[in-house]
Amino acid sequence: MINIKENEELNKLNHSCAHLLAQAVKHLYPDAKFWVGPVIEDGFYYDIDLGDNVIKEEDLERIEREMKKCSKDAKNIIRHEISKSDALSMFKDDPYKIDLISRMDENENVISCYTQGDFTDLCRGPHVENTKLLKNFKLLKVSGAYWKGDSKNKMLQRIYGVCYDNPEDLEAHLKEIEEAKARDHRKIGKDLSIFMVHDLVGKGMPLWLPNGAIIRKQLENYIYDKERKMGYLHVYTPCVGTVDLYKTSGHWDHYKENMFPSMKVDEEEFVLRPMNCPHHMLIYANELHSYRELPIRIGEFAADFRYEASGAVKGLERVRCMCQNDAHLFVRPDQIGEEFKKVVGLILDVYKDFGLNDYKFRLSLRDKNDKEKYFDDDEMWNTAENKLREVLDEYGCDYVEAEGEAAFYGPKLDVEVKPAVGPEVTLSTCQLDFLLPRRFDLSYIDSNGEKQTPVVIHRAIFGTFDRFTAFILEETKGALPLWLSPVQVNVIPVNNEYHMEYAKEIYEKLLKEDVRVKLDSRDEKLSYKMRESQTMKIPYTLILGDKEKESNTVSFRLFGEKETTTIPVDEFINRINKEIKNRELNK
Ligand code: TSB
Ligand code: ZN
Repeated sequence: MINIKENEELNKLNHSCAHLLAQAVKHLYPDAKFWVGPVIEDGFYYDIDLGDNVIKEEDLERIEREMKKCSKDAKNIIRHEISKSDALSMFKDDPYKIDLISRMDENENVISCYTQGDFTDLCRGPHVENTKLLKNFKLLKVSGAYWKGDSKNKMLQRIYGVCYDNPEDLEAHLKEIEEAKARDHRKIGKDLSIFMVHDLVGKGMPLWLPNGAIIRKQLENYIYDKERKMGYLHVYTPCVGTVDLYKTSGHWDHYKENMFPSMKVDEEEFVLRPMNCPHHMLIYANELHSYRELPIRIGEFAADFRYEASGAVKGLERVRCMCQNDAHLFVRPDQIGEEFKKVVGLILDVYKDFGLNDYKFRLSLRDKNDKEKYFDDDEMWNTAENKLREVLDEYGCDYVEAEGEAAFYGPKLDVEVKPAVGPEVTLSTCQLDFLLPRRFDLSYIDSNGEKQTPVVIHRAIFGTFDRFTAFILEETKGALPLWLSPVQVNVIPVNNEYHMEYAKEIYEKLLKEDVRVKLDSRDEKLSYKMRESQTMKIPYTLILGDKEKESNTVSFRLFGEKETTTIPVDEFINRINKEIKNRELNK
């Protein structure tokens, strides 16, 4: 999709269209007051205070009709410049404009306004010359938005739209939106019964349904095996810790706004943990370590709780209760490069296994001049940052460097992906940490018998199971590879009366093979059952009738395909067992 904000002409057009929207809203709701109406990557929006009126999706059509009328009026869009004091008196009844004008730069004494017919708005511009140029637009949605993004302020209504200079581009844009909506994991998650949310449990706290639980378990098994083979040791630790634990780690001072409030139990004050690092530091510190034992890799599939703004939570992608595929690697300084290389190798390996190609590496480095945020040890930072670069270059990975974006405790590498709807998110992360080991007074004994401090590498390959599942559902549009599919084989007798016995026999055989199989014994038409099998995106649908029964074969149809293949039962079992074992991707 073209970035409208960065395209000069489209930016101007969309900005003008935001004014057209405001003009139409003013006609229909004369008391409406306007906050800001910026251009964004995929169109524009306007934040509006409508008093007690609430605009719903179905009202957008009416507003669009009014916009068309204003457009047909073909009014010139005229710029005026006025003094700050004139502007203040002109908009004296509008607290939003007064707020904007008063916050304008001291030097900015001339303020520009744009007028089209009966409507004037405060604006820097530029705009198109005439409203008749605003023809190919569409209002897309309406949502609530706190004034200035602060939840303590009034909730305004935000109307989104988009405008092009020709109908074809608008059409293509709308089609892309439709496709993205169909790919949105929240829709797929609902259609395929993967997860649900409920107000009684709370925002950002999804419940994984049986189908989702199977996917998650498969992901756990997959990554657990990989990590075991790389020498990781897995642990279980509680999802709470005392406030003192998080004071020791520094989270209480630096991460508090992302944490749930604490709770008192007897004499102890607990907090739901936002991260697992402190628990793993204590596990490391539980024993003495020699330089020979390092690296020690402590892994956990660990539940964490974070306060995410209610407007930001999104399906499984951004939750308040998540499960990280976490590990903390305790390494000697001379092992940083080698260990980091293994983590990047694992990330590449996993993405290949899932057939993921569309992702970006982002290397976050310190801002060398910011001695306040970043602890002052240039040699340590330089060596670490260079090691990370070297590894990425060795693998031939493309990456962007983001100076000043490192955490205060060390540089990091993130993998970013673009969801169907909304801005980019981070999946995998790998972060070097020079500080936490010091805060927990961690040590190992070096070859001279002296105490040294290890370095910690925080890493999460999937990120969280939640976010990774969201992403995989969108990438595959819900048609998961066989090994991940909640139901792998759907057995349908052609006729319940004559073929149920054979269908049951096949079903039992597959069950014994540990295949996730379903027998559709409902009293429904064959065509209906087959259609549903497609809707549920089941990889293999078996259709069993006389021919199959007599020849001890099965006829199967692959998801998304029209033709049916008939093969002996044993051959079918071998085929799917191999496909599952090799975790084959869909062709
Ligand atoms: C890797 N302490 C480290 C850990 O050892 C840590 O917590 N890093 S993190 O803050 O970056 O989180 C790890 C991963 O969790 C992120 O890369 C991201 O993929 C995922 N994640 C973060 N916040 C959320 C959220 N609200 N919902 C779902 N997944 C999230
Ligand atoms: Zn960590």
